[in-house]
Amino acid sequence: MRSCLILLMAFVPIFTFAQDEFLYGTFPDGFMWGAATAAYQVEGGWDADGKGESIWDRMVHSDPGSILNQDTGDIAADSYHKYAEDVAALKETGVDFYRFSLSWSRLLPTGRVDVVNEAGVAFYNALIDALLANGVQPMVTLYHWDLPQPLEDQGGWLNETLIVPAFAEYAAFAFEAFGDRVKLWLTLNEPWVQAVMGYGNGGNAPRVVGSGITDYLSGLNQLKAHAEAWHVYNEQFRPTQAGQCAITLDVVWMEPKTQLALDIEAAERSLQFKLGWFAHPIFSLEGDYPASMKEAVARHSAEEGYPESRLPEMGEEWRLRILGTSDFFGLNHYTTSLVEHSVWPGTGTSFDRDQDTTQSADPAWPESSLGWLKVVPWGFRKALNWIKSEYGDVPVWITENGYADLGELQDLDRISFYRAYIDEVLKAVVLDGCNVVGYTAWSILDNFEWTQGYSQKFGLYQVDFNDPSRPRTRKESAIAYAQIISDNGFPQP
Ligand code: GBH
Repeated sequence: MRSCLILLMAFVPIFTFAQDEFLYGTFPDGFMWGAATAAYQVEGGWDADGKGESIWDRMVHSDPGSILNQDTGDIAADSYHKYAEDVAALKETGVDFYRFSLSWSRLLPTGRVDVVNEAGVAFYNALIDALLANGVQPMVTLYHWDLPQPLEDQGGWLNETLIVPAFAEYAAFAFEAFGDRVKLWLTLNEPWVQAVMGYGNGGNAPRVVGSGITDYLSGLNQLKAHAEAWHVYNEQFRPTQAGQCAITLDVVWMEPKTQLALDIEAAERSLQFKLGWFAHPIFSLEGDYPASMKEAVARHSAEEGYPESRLPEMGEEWRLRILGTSDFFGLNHYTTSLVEHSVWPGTGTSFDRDQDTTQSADPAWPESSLGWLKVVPWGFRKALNWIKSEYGDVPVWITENGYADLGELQDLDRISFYRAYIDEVLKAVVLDGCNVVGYTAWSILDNFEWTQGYSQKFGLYQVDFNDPSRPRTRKESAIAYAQIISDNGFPQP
């Protein structure tokens, strides 16, 4: 009886622990704790000291109505001038590392390496040196959605012959300038969002609309650019710098709405369209897009009268060139959706129609201040298990996870969110054997939440955006997160 139970636990670990039961325990020694930001969301100094214009600068200035309250990132949290206070907050929280991104146009105003803005180089040198002096390791994202506008003027992520070499050169420039001290590199943040919102539905900069066509094209160019940057690191910098280079992908856990086979299949297909689109080419054994995604887009394309699939073929050379180009799996995770099979009515080409699914939320799930961000901690554990079953034991760094509210200092809901979500990571590690090696809170401080402007707050530290000096104030959640870090989890009380 007893050995049967143990056997059962080995095979179906996910069921051995009640879904909402709290697991006490600590993470393995050496587990890495961090907090994150992105350049456009915190830096400000949008045209300071020779910085060039990015696609977000262009969008907020040319179409102010596209951002809630006509907010802009012109000043943001003013981290360009106040980075030392950010470092102090990180140190106070006790993080092992800080994930931030480089503003490509602050370093290279035209996007190309022939014009270097030395003030930009000096800024990141100062930030990196301050972090290291305070015992915080830098984890640097090369690209968090802020393309230099001059590159967009030439087609941006839709222009393969421009963007692939331009990104690889920029990556080489950054590795050369900072790689003596930066050992953790991320190429792209969430290529799915950039593809679907930047070059598909027009929600984000550069607001290209072409759902079902340009999203897929920009996606392939992002995969190629990422792969080239990784090869540059692998061949030219790894031998002397000995760091790691990876990509960061976002996953919404897709839970079947019913146990009908069609809905289970639909949820699986949604995961492939969400995560597999970018993960399968890099992390699977054979590479290329997921089979179910290729099949679905090809079928819809044919039905719509296209001569070939709108999902551009990778080709044999690129399949091999992209395969295996990530030293770890960077994962951003916030929420879960319920998925059911559904054939969309009407006609027309779109990324959503290609999937034959409808997504919804369980009304019982607690909400945040952002409509899309429902609090569903158990989805995190399922997502980590899915990654393990799809891609094996690649080390996973959670590079973002966090909760939105309206900014109060007594942010008890944020504390509950972090405890519950981090506990699901603990279950994935301790009970399921998932190879998660690090966790990153989004965000160390309140910042510019893209088209939601400053209305939505994700910070562990509050920033007063009405005060020109942008003072930072520690929230309750920062104290709670510091405790989790110093305990390395949740030891038995
Ligand atoms: C992350 O994306 C980003 O990397 C980070 O910069 C951002 O601040 C953080 O999330 C919090 O939002 O408005 O209904 O169309 C997370 C993935 C993709 C989630 C876009 C929200 C928009 C939903 N995000 N999605 S909607």
